[in-house]
Amino acid sequence: MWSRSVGVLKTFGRAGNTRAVTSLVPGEPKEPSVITAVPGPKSQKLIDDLNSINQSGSVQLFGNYDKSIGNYLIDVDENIFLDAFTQISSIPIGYNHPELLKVFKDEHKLKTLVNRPALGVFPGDYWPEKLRSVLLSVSPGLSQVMTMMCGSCSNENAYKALFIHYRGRERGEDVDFSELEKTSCMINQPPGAPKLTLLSFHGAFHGRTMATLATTHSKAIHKLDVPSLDWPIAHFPRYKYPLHEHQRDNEAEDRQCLAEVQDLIEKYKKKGRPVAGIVVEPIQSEGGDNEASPEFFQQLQRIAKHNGAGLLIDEVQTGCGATGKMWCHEHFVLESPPDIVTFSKKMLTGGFFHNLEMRPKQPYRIFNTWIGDPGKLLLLEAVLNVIKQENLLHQVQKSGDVLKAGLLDLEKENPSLLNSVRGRGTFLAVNAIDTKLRDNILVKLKAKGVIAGSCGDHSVRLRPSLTFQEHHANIFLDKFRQVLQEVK
Ligand code: PSZ
Repeated sequence: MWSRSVGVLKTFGRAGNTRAVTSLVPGEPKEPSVITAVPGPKSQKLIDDLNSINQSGSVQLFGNYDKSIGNYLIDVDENIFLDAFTQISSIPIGYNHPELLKVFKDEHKLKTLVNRPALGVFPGDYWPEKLRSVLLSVSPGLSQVMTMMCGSCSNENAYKALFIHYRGRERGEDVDFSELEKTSCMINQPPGAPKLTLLSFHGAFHGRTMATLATTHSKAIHKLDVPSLDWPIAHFPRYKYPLHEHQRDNEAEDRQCLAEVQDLIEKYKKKGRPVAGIVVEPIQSEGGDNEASPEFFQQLQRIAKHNGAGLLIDEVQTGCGATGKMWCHEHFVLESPPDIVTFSKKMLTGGFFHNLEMRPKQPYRIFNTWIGDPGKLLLLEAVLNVIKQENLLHQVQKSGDVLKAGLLDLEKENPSLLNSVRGRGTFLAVNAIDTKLRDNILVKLKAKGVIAGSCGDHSVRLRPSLTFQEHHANIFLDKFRQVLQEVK
């Protein structure tokens, strides 16, 4: 285990006292520091340069990834940011964690990284053991696993697994494809290319490839100009907060959304376009951190089963610990595991867990050149070891408690600015009263050295790494309080 950095930091927020804090990643700065406008001059120059090659309108700043450390993102202008967004929720244990830097010092591991195989055809001898000891060690009760490249790619392939399973079941065990299926699929026509559908939810984000985009409904700009599929879309619950004051309304909301799911399944069946699967995020992330109750998910699973549709839970953003459990859907205590669970982001490799039913009978059906990257699995192995050794899921819960209590205080102090604090662990969000205020808050936070994210129309979202501690939470809350004073 690496040595820890211990420093006496001023802790902010509620306590406001001075005490020793121990950083989980050695060498972290004590606090944020912004010395230029953001983006600073060096970032701006690089943005202009990059923009001459591609559309770079989304770039906020250029990072210095040699210097960034732990929860602090350091940019090319030497600004130091407390990072509560972590590259869109994809840095599991902070920047330059010593355990990650160590991985490729091992020659076998370096060669594993350098010699990237086509895993579906020529995997190295380490592969089955690595899948078992790394990925399957955190499987949510599913015996099978496929690796993939990114979140979209994981969902795209998981959708195919759902369709392949559905048609296989219709066709019958051990019945071969008909000649008509083989010829019709080549021209995108049924029966070979069947008229099956996937049900998704308004506000969902599952990716930007063609099929995943058909199930993404968070922002028009993601979808405009791209042909798409007539697949059913149900409403996802939109709760009133605080939850305990609106229990009856929120339960009614669950019932209404579930009834719509059932109606759509029947409607599409009548149209000759049966629903082969349901895809859902445990917390709709891009769409605004919209939560739904455990009961909603339990019932959704029952509806899926009753109608012969597979249930795919997309844990690309919620997975790997940020909600205080490895998988967010574990909070829902489902009767049985979902049929498929997709992952990426903090898991570093994309992929999906699935049950035996979702396993195609023939090879080459869920396949591509690389099917993932063993190098990423080696990094994930180190991440999972750190999560275990440092008990980071407990850390997430502790930091999340401080963050959520602090956000609730800020909401109470500023009812005309903020509302609807919500989330689990450090996977938290709060609504600003409108988009303009939300955007203003994020800009002002950044000017004070704190990076947070946006989601939905008017939400601020937090996606810190699993090494985000109580003292980081207090710095965040202190800066947020200052910003709220300024925008009042
Ligand atoms: O604008 C974008 O493309 C963004 S911003 C955040 C994401 C994408 N998240 C990716 C994501 C996700 O949150 C969920 C729940 N499912 C799938 C994806 C797609 O993952 P990637 O981006 O790796 O393809």
